Parts: sequence; C-alpha cells; structure tokens
Amino acid sequence: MQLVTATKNTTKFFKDVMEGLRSSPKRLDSKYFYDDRGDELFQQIMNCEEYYLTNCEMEILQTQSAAIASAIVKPGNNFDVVELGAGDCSKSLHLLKAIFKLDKDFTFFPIDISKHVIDLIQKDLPRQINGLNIYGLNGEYLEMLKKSNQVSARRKLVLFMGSNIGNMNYQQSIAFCKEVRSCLNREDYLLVGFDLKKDPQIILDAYNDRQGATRAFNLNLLKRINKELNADFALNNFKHFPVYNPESGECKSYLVSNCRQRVFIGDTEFIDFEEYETIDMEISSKYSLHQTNEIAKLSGFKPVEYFFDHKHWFVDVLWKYA
Ligand code: AVJ
Repeated sequence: MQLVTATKNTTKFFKDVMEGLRSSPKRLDSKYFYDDRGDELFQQIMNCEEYYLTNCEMEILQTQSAAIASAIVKPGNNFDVVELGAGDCSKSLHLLKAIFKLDKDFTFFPIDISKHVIDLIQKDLPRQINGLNIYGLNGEYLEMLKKSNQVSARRKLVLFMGSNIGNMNYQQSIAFCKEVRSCLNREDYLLVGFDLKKDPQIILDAYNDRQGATRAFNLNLLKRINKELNADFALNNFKHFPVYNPESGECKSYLVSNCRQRVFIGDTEFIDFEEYETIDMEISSKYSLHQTNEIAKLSGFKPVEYFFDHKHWFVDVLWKYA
C-alpha cells in the first residue's frame, strides 16, 4: 500500500515537472519546494533578518490570540480547527493555546504537503498543549479539507496563515477561496494571513537574503528533480533572480539559465534551455487591504475583524462565511 502511494506521487511529480518545463515560459510548481531539505531551507529563510513575514505574524499571534479566540469560540457550539499549510505550527501554537483555554474539546486538523512536517506536529504538539486532540492530514489543501469534513461535521475555523495565499495570483486566490467556501457552512470562519504592500525594496530583500537561503531553496527543487526523477540539472548553470512589481504586488522568483543547455529528466526525456531562458519558480503576492476585502467579497466571505502587527506590514483577517 505504501509503495503504491509512493509510485503514484512520483508519477504525478514527473507529470507536473514535464508539463511545466515544456510550457513556454517554463515554470515549476512551488508546492514541490517542500521535501525534507526544502523544509529545512524554509526554516532557515524564516530565520533570516530580511524575511520579515514570520516576525510580523508571530507578533500578531503572540499579542492578539486571545482576541481571535474569543471572536470564534461560542459556548455550547463546538467547533474544530483546520490549518492549511501548518508548517512548524510555531505561530498557530499561540492561537491553539488561547482556544484551548476556552474550549478543550476541539480537534486540530493540521494539513501539510510535507509528510515530515505532519509527523513532527503529531509528535511535538501534544508536548506543548497537553490533551489537545490532533488529526494530521498529509496532502493537498482542498483534498484534505474535504477529508476533515468526513471525519468531523462540526463547525470550523480554517487557518490559512503565513501568506500561504501569496503563492497564488489574484484570480487564483479568488478561485481557491471559493473552493474553500464550498467546503464550509454558515457559521464557519476562515483566518487568512496576507502580506501587505510596503516599501518595495523591503519586499524584494525578503526574497533575496544575503546568506543565500532563498537561492538555495529555489535550487533545491532542481536538486530534488535530479534525485527523484533521475535528472541532470547542473545547479551552477542557473541563477536565482527574484523581482518585485509594486504595481501588481507580485514578487516572483526565477531561475535563469546562464547558458544554452540540454537537461535530461530520466534516460529518455530532455528539456532544452536557451541562454537566459527562465523558469518561473514561485509567486508571492502582496496586497493592499482593499484588495483583501475584494477577495473576501468575490469569494463569498465577509471580513469581520483585522489583526495587524504594529508596523501594519501583515494582517491576519478573520472572514466569516457569507
Ligand atoms: C510559505 C508561501 C508564505 O512566499 O513568502 C519564502 C515561501 N518562498 N521565501 C512566501 C517563500 C521564498 C513563502 N510562503
């Protein structure tokens, strides 16, 4: 059974990689960044001085978790907490603690694409919150959200924090939030973390840290393709190049081929690169507060409360099903 799953995932990975690299312009899906080494590199990014997002949201949750919890917890009306892209839970931990104070009965469903991350949560979180019910779900956001619905029919708070929504463009984020809404009911909430527009240099620096963690994070996906799909990417032949467009709010990371080259994926398939041809690796969208309200409205939610850090660089917005 285990083997069947592994084979199937590799096939899907291969299919997505080939489809992305055969497109013009070439692209790879940033959800594939998170193998074990990718998890580690993302931790390193979060510790970089330039990567302000983590500190901003940490401040919000450290100082305002009680307020968020009291907006959601209603006596005699049980609910569960689902987190999309739980990661190391270091931020949601504060909120879970605050909720646990008011209601010990809820189940926490962390969803993550990384199996390694889910294993860690299952092991570590009970040590932080003694008696917390945890049901880990390893897989894609929507598929696993539906799964959580099968396990529990209770009212829901869905957490979509850390600017994970940033990995979509504006249109995609609306389509995605609509899909999330279709899994929810009238009394449910969604807490969404948006990285807000700010001095463009600050944003660009966050994706171009001096210690090279973000560069390594991007190149690691090529390494992963080498390892798992038996490819022969020469990492030195690609340059990490992030750009930020302050008009669209789109921060995009590219790998630029610095020569004309042919890369084999397995024994028979190959991809040709022109000199300076790009691979679109990731989008990290930044929004105005007004745009976040538009996304809520267009996807069927109503913003009910905003939680900012003191610099107003980041916001966790509580949306209610509308
Ligand atoms: C996990 C999607 C929020 O886009 O800021 C960090 C991932 N990529 N540095 C982001 C990331 C490069 C991150 N998110």
